[in-house]
Amino acid sequence: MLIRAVLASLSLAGTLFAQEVSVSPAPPAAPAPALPSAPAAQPANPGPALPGSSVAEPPAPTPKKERPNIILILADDLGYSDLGCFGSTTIRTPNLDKMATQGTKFTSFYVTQAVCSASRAALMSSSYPNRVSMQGALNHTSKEGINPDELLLPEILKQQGYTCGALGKWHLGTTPMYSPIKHGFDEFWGIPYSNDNSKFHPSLAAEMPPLPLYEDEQVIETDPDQSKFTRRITEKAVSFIRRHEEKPFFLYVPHIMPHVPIFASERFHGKSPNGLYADVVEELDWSVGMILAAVQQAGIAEKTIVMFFSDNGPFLSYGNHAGNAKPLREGKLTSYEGGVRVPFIVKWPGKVPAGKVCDEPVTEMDILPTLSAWLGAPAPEKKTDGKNVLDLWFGKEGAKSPHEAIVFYAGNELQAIRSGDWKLHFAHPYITVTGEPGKDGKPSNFENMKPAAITQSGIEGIATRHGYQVAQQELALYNLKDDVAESKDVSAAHPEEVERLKKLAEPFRTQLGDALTGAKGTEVRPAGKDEPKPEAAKPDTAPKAPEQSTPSAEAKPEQRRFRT
Ligand SMILES: [Ca+2]
Repeated sequence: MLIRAVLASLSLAGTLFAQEVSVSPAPPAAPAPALPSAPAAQPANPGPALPGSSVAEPPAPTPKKERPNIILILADDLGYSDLGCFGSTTIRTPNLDKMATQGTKFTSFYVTQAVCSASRAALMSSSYPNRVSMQGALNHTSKEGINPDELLLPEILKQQGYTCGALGKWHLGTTPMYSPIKHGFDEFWGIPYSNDNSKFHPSLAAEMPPLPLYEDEQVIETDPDQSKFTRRITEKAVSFIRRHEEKPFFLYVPHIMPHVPIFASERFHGKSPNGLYADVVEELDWSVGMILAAVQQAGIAEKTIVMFFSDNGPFLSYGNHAGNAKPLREGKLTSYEGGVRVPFIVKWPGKVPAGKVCDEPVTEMDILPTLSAWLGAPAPEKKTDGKNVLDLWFGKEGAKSPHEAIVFYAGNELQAIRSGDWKLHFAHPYITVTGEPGKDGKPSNFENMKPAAITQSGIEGIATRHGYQVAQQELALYNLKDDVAESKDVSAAHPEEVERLKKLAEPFRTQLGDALTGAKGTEVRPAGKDEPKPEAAKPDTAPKAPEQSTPSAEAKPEQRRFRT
């Protein structure tokens, strides 16, 4: 039980999945209709019947909008200021900088929670993670994951005739029922959870099973060479583009880097003037360049949307192995700007203006409804939170963010809300680095970390495992236009804004819950729950299940223990 508690406390998720209800499996996805390859900018009106026709032409089908290819590249724990085009002077990112000149750079783009699984759940479901009960970061013991009843981005695109591939880190569920292949992707190559959930964990390495590498639903390697991840993902991405260039595709590339432990391949290791973290990000930039070159070579650049962002801010406790969000405050696992504001670039030739900067607040949840709006895809039946921001993508004169307010949770705590230039923090605890930051893969305060303390869950547990201290934020109002660093509380001077933001937060609190006030949430939907298999299934006759949670013989005894 002790080991179970230790492992369950690895993530926020362990204590936050309060909802344990049985979940009906999702109905099989409707087969994608056979559609012709994307027409090049069809005219809106096919025109009259040809002169001389003796028979009237049949009515033309409703013209369908062009179905652009969609490439979505994600970095893991990259800081707001880690790219040249977002202010870095120490990391060279010529390909992303060029992409920003060919597309639009969003400087107030938000993820919904500053941690992997929650952030990806919001991207894929267009919902606040709290709406779909996905908080924290799942680990190899997790039985929860994204509910199969949620309609995810790849499922929507598949219905529109897209071929969907995912390459990198999934992190929306660990057991076979949560495989990307069961959630809309036709192809998957990558890992189910974070790369530190492995022999490289700074304090729990002995408890970790070998890291499984999947191809579709099968484990093809364990503990793969992490220095090859970025390179291999890039090769797979280029191959995917070449294989699917004839028809609309969705290529999702959630890179495993630069999440600790960080690795660069031989070609990049030690090659930047600013250390391993810069090497790793420079290799990611190279990867973006290779993907863009493959698109160009395939002759499909004009009909391909390419997006790039980070799933959350930098893991600051890891010092020289973490990114940089300055001048933003704090980083990963916090509701400050450094945790939730990340670089976002979108390139779509002829549609999204080149070289433009948009500072309107938008979120990762908006990607699904924005693409759906363009494609004319039906909206998910279940309530979602993202908005169509096509006007902002297209640089329409005077376009404003459709979000009256955006809320920021840490776990189940509604910690902050932004509306316009204002951001209100409710009183809440947070993690911060005091003293020396970590070095070379070890978190801050590593020497003093006490093994017994790693059994703690919640914010204290996170703080202890990753060398942070817990501090307390009091109610405070910041004007992000003047004070993006959230350093000057102006609540006393603007009580009307405090009240306005408090009122705006109320419906979110009521619907999505709030552990700070005890609100349960009237619209919270359950996470998926992997139920135990019926005892009747004998091992030799049972359907062959992918070995997702039992990647090797070594890991099996541990896994069995967790099932009891
Ligand atoms: Ca992350």
